[in-house]
Amino acid sequence: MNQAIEKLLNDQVKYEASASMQYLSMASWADANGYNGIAEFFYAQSEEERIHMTKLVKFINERSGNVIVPALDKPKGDYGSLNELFEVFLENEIFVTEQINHIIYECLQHKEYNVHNFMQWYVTEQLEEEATARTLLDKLNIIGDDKSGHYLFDRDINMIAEANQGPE
Ligand code: OFO
Repeated sequence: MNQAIEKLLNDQVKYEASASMQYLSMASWADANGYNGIAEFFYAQSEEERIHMTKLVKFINERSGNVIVPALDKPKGDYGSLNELFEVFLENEIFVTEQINHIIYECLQHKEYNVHNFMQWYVTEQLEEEATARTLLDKLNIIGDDKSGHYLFDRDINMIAEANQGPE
């Protein structure tokens, strides 16, 4: 595999791992603050990101590349509000999408069509995750400071997120 592409895929391993730890931290914050539904949502997101990371690790190995398991920065652990929590979620997903788009672009430059093909799965995944993060943040902006609204949001978060995905 082209060295530049291998480096980009290893960078992506780190971004997926960081997202997994970031969402674990967000789940734990929500858990500690009584938002059980939001906690479950982020525990599940954290697992998903770990799967995305492992999928990349396996792919690099399949292509006889060299996997570098990265050290990670400490994730943000404290949030002033639910809005802030979901702003961080959306920002992180936008960042990951940008990195994936960059890999796609570089794959075409280096004629790495297999990697390009493999990365399409991530393109689709990011589309869905960004849309979910935007929808949830939109709902929170409508709710504002209303505590009973937050209660209902916490209760219904999985329903809102699933409705956003549409039929499989
Ligand atoms: Fe890995 O799916 Fe979003 O970040």
